[in-house]
Amino acid sequence: MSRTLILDCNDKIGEEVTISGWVQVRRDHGKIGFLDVEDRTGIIQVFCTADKLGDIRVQDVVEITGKIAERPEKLINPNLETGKIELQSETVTVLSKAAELPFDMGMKTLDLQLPTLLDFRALTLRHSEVRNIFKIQSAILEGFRKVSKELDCVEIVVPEIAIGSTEGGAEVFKVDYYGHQATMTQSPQLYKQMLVPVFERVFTVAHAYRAEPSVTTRHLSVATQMDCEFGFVAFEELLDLFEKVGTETLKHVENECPKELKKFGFKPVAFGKIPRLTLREAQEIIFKEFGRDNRNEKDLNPQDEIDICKWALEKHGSDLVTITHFPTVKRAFYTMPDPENPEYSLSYDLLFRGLEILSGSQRINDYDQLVEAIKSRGMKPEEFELYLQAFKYGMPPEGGFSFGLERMTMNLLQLQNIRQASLFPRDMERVDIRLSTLKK
Ligand code: AMO
Repeated sequence: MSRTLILDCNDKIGEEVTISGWVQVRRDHGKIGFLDVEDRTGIIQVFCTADKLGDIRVQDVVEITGKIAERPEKLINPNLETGKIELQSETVTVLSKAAELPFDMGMKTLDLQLPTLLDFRALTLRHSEVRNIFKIQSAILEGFRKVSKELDCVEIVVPEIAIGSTEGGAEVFKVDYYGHQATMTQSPQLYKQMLVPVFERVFTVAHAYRAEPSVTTRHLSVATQMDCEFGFVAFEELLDLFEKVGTETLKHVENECPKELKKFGFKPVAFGKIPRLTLREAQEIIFKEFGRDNRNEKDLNPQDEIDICKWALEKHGSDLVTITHFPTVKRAFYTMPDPENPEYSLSYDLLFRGLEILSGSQRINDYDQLVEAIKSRGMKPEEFELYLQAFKYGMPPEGGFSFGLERMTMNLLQLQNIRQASLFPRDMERVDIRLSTLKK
């Protein structure tokens, strides 16, 4: 008999069906018992006699044939999509036996410490509470791709091994490339820029490899970036563009995942008009409203980000706030200094619910100015030969931005740690397994 998906059983009352999936819960009541079985569409309660239950345990993969029956009124479960029915089992076949579990997977909330959650990642990802994070993340990706395509961007796939560093700084992973030293790309930056004279507008989803020297709740050693790059744009237009992409992406998730979001006690995103502040204006507000004087700092610190978002929500009804004009020395070499005051740059960050989720800038598009900028940072133009070709042979005014996928997921769901928003997080201490357990 062919497989019926669990959610479709709602339309099969009185009919015989075969379902397959994973046992989530087993409840024994003497001579009878129940299994909750889950597939990709939902969960169903299965009634079994004790002989059919045998030694079935949670996470066993089963195939069950039986009749779909309506539940008596008082046994209806309004919290379950199949709560009005149950499957009365006739045959139960175990397709794959699960080993004894290291912890209880049958609870609604998986109450585990982060290290355990990650040590058993292949297992914990199966729990609906964890899985939902990544269903929502998938909707973020879908929303980003949708709005980027609507903006006429072409999707590109870029290399992840390069010769120099793409963002500057020492946070690069080095790789031995046929006896030569190469690096893992810190971002898709240089490639997306090179493709502006090819397509004018591009977008990509790419890994950013960052040899982060510390362990924080908001940094990964491999992050996922959702990037756009546009030719023939000016600064103000870029602000409109990333605010649009961010807003539309978040709205897409709210439309696509109401069920999953509800399980996180999700508060709808406040989409008031996004305030735009220069870094110095933001620091002035933090000084006046929160009493912390960081007016000479070159960037916002984590508490500043939290405070300025609080302010934006209170005064503008917006969970998003745009910060512009960071000091030129603080930004990557390709960032355009503000022609009116080159100490500051035509750069921006987007903050969401207390955390930077995006950064970007208008770029230097003049070849000579770019070569100078590379040299002024102590880097060698020879290492950027291919990149520089794109500028040597005609580059329009251009700019772009990059959203951090895991950060967006983390703050949308108010997760405590960015590792919860990465399927297989990498950090100083872990590459799938704890590095401390490896022999040197
Ligand atoms: P930046 O380095 O600011 O800019 O990165 C852009 C966005 O990516 C996310 N992000 C990270 N998330 C988790 N862990 C990390 N270690 C990490 N590093 C970055 C953040 C950040 O806002 N090429 C430029 C972007 C551009 O100018 O277009 C860049 O990489 O959400």
